[in-house]
Amino acid sequence: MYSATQIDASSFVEGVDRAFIITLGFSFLFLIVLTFLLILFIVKYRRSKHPKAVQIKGNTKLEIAWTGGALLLVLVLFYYGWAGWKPMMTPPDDAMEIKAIARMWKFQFVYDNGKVTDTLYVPVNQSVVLDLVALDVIHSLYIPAFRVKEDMVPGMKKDMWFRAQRVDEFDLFCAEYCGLQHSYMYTGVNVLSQEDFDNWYADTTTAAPSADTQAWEAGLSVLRKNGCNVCHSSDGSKLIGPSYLGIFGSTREVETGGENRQVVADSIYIRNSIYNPDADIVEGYNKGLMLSYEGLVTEEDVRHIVEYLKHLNQ
Ligand code: HEC
Ligand SMILES: [Cu+2]
Repeated sequence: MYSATQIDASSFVEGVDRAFIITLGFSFLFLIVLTFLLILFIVKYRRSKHPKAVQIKGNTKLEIAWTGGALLLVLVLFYYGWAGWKPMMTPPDDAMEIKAIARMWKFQFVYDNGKVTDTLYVPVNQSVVLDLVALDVIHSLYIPAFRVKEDMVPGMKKDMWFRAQRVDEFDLFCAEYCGLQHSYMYTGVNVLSQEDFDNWYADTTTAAPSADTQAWEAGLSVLRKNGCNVCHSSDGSKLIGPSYLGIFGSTREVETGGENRQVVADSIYIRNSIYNPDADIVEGYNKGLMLSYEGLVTEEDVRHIVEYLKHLNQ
């Protein structure tokens, strides 16, 4: 997918890479000069050649030279860093807005017309602002090819913008360790021509289950779409949360408001587990990890999930 040579991927690449190369260049220059001097002095002032140490008094010219020289050097580094960073801070007025939502452990992108995707789609040569929303812990949205990275902090209003300059696919991932399945927060940016993007954008038919799709299959796709499977398995193995296998109809040991009780997992219990996960905490699992999916998972979706859970029991 992504290679570091994609110099034209976004409008920021040039400025960021220039600052990086200059900083790296100076570092190498100093490495070489200092190593050379080190070796030179070892040879020149070794004991056999220079047996008696000599005291040197201050040298004003030298003091001025290295103070001034060092100041100039850091100002040069500052200038290129600043010049590369400044354009990132001010999104242009005509930028298209997309909401980027991060939660453990999935990105979702929400468009103005209601489209929701887990891959970011953007038109080429068009400025895009991402409204960054973190629902649980700190995440960081990183698109290396575009040279953009921004922390996503719960409760803090933040955004980032870029202009993609070539039709291609690029990596997008979370760059802030956010828990066990952090590495699942790996997806992509699909840069499309304006025409392809418009077609994609206009198509708001969200793969509605066709007549012959089984309800349980619709349930499975809801689970996939919402990233539930990062925490729940279908084969009985324990992940962050309990496996779906055998839940439906079984007796659950839960903690409700500090008291242990037993409940039968019927469709009401399942619905409540999705909309209000911290109400009943399943024994052996932690509260606060699963967030409410109210507003994201519809009542119909819940019915389909229940069908899927029933299907697993067969
Ligand atoms: C970040 C991890 C995580 C994600 C994502 C997640 N869950 Fe959970 N889930 C948990 C944990 C942990 C529990 C157990 C604690 C509790 O009961 O709240 C749980 C409990 C449940 C239960 C009750 C299970 C039982 O054994 O009684 C159901 C049902 C459930 N989740 C469904 C879902 C669905 C549907 C989604 C997606 C829409 C989802 N979960 C997304 C972590 C997660
Ligand atoms: Cu993350």
